[in-house]
Amino acid sequence: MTQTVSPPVDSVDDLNTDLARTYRATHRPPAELVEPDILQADIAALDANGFVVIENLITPAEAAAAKASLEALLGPVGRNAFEGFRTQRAYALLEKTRAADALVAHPRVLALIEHLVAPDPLLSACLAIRILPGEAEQMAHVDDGFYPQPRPRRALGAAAIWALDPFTAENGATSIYAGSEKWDDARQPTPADERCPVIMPAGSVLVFPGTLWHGGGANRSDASRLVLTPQYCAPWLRTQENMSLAVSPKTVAGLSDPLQRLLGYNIRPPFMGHVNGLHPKRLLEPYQGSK
Ligand SMILES: O=C(O)CCC(=O)C(=O)O
Repeated sequence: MTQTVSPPVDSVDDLNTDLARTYRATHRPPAELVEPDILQADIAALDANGFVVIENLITPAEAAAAKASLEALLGPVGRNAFEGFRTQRAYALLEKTRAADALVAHPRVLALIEHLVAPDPLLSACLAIRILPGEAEQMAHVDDGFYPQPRPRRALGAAAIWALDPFTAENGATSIYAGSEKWDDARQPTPADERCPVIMPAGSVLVFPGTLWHGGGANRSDASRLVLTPQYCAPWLRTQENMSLAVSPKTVAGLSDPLQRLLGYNIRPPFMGHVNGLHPKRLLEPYQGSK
């Protein structure tokens, strides 16, 4: 693990290399972990449609187990129309449960996030959302709109929405405006635009760029609808939830390497993300052995 000699820095080009001595870069592109035909088909669908649904990526039993764990963490209903007055949320999930880990770092999803955003993204948000019966349609929005950069443009973030209940047209399925990822700043959804619910079985995942207009659906059924939704951003942006404060170093020390990197325990060359001039993984050393 320990490299004692610093790489030379003779020009600014050398600043794009891994200068760490103790904790060398560990990024392994998640695309390498996905069967090439499957990856190609996912990317083709994403590029053609502006979003992709991967049905049954986890089993019904896995979805049910995640659902049981996440439901136990849900807070009260929302504080405003955006959060939803008949919608419950749970934030800071990686501090509270291990039930989200495998989904947040799922290689097939991360490969698409890297395709949409950038290699080695950060986890920007990670929450469970339960839409209760009687909830109204959420206002349409884009997830990376708080980065004040003109559109149309490449996405600065991207989201996965894991259905832990089946998504139907009645129960609050996330709905999207197909093609809206290409819209410019002047264009917002109007009643003339079609807002399409994404129908999918429990255990499926919807992946889309932060530029796509979407929102939670109205729940006209008599059952609630639960999702886990990790959102990711480019590694040089501020995250929505302050993950460095939301997830303690003690907890991070027990997480997998991909999750640690998603939480910022990683250096973007040459030294973005350092702590006191050193690799952030040094902060985990007191807890090593807790894995
Ligand atoms: O719950 C959903 O289906 C989507 C929610 C959403 O997009 C959000 O709150 O940002």
